[in-house]
Amino acid sequence: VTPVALTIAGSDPSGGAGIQADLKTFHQFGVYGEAVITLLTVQNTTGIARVECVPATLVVEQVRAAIEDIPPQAAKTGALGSAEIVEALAELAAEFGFPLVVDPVMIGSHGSSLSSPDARRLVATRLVPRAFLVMPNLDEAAALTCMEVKDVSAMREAAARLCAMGARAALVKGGHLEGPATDVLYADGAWREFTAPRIETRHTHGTGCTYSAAVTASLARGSRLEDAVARAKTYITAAIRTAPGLGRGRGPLNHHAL
Ligand code: PXL
Repeated sequence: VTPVALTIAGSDPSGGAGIQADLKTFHQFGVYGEAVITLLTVQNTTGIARVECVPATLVVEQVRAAIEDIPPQAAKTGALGSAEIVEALAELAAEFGFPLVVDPVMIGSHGSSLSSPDARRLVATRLVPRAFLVMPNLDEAAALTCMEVKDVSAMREAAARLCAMGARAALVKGGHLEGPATDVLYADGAWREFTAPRIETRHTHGTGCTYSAAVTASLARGSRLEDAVARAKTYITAAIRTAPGLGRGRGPLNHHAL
């Protein structure tokens, strides 16, 4: 049977991040993609000019329509925008019979806000407890756990805290560390690290979206969590290394990698 994955995220019309990156990644992993849009951005590789959220009821109706007809084997959330959307999705996720990967997007790669302060609080209190896997970067891990996260030992602590907050597993991503890009996974009471050499490039737009979509796609195909993360890490590293160099700003990755 064809594996199916669902993304619930924002739109990036320039195609490098958000729902567009998720669908390309699902496709590259041989997974049929469903996509529910939570917000529209006006952006290209040079920056975000505007963000408009979809009403929460419309987000919920889209998810229901998609999953009642074509049930996914895994889903992910990306940028959610408003507190109302986070709350509504947290409620809906209680009924999900498939794993939910939460990419707790707060700030886009150009520093523009993709979620309100209220929405961020609700991600921590309402959505993290519904997550099969939550995968924050250093700043998002710090915001969610209210601790400083600047090195691998703090990443280990933050990942364990996220599980204490109710997530089944947490992957704290070290793409913004100095030196190698080491990500820390905490699951079932144990830590595991995934490391890749740092690649010097400005073309990293959509890295978080693409990474979480790759994990979700592998879970939809039936991979175990650790295998899904390992495969996604290999993919994201290759995608950054072979970025096509599009756009005048921070360009997209190579979603055709591997
Ligand atoms: O990478 C975070 C992100 C998520 N979703 C949308 C985005 C971005 C970054 O720019 O535009 C829609």
